[in-house]
Amino acid sequence: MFLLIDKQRDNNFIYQQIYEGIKDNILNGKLKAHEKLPSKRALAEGLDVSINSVKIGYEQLLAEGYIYTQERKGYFVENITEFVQQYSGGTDKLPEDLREKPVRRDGWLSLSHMASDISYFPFKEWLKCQEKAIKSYTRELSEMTYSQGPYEVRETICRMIAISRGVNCEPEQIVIGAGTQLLVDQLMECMNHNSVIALENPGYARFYELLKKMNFAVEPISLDDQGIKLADVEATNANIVFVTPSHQFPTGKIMPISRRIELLNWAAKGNDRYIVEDDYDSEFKYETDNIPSLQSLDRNQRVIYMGTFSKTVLPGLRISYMVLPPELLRKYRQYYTNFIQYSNSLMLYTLHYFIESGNYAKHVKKMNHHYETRRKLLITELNKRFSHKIEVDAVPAGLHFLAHVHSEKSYQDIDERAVKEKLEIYSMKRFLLKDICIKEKGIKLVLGFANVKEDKIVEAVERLYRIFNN
Ligand code: 76U
Repeated sequence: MFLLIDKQRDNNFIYQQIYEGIKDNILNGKLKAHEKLPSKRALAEGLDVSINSVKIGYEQLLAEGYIYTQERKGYFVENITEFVQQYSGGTDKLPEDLREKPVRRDGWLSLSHMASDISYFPFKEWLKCQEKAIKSYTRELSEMTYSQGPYEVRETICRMIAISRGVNCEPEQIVIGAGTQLLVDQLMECMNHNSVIALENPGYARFYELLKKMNFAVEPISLDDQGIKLADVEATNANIVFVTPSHQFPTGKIMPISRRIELLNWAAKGNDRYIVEDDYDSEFKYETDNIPSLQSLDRNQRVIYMGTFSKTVLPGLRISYMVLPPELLRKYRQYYTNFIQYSNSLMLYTLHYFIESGNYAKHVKKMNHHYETRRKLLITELNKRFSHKIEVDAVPAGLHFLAHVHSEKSYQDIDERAVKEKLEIYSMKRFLLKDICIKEKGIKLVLGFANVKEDKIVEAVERLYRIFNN
């Protein structure tokens, strides 16, 4: 008998042992192609098991193509193609360089611009909204949603950005997506692939990488104190410009109205010209009211507005959106007819109720207050500790600011020392789109204050001071 059955083995059913045993024998060549297998009854008697166990085992082998039947003749071994084995590394070993090492950040403090504080997030209210979403949208949750995201959710976002950002649009124009990068990817697929794209430099490196990978001609454009330099944009022949007018990323500058109008006028001069307004953190504005979006000033349907819930709700939520001018919307619909929305519709309906119930506005208001306190405290402490050796660009907006530290140390030096001091910080290096060396003396840091608790600010500044002075 070519099979051994262990009836005491309780983690494997008898039929599984029969299936595994025969399969192994076929694969290692002990059972040859077209060899006849014992009848179900004969095998059951030989192994002293039930005919049913053999039957189920044979059926599984049959379903997977290891054996075949011939009417009234019985079961035979299939002629199976041999495996080719070229890779010598084995099948279960992941090469060491691909292994992920858990990042341990015990005892670290963070002045990262990417962090946000979720300790004040009203999870209870969020869960209530989720429950309501499950009850009210049961049918919708069991179906595929519209490719642009559920209509009701887009209506809610539409109403919200009309009030808070002055955005002019209809729910039809909104495309929801699981992250801004994904939306940029979709948007750019709809654009002419010969487009030349101008990006703010310093700016958002992830967009730069993405657009280059999509094979677009990308031109990093330097900034003056009003924002992106229009003369330089003209000189590159760019037809699409990405900007962060509410709070330049990462320098923090707010684009004044004159530059906004110049930019819009530039776009109005060509049918293929567009401005992508990345409005990533405009919900946080201190001392004065929010600044209306660039899109709200556009009279020629040239602006694509992009917003995100990463900073205001939860970074891990992955809900962002863009507002397309009608002409681009038409292209989007043609291009993405068969597209299935990536975002989790339960989270989208939950967000819908979270906004509608007023919880969203309440949370943003509360966080504005907390972040403003932290921002002020961090600036005060930096000036106190570094004295004349630091200049802070104290723009009262967003979740980070720029600081210029007078120092002879190199950027690499600062990065290494930051690890030793257990302080998460990012320097200007991260945001320079071209490998241009920084000519100015000193170190520019982009300091975030969203995820450092008030009582830790003095300690964080002390660590920063040690990075520069030890
Ligand atoms: C987002 C800019 C400039 C958009 C941002 C962010 O996908 O909606 C920053 C870094 O969460 P999403 O992206 C929003 N535009 O800075 C938010 N920050 C980035 C994502 F965390 C990271 O890599 O320096």
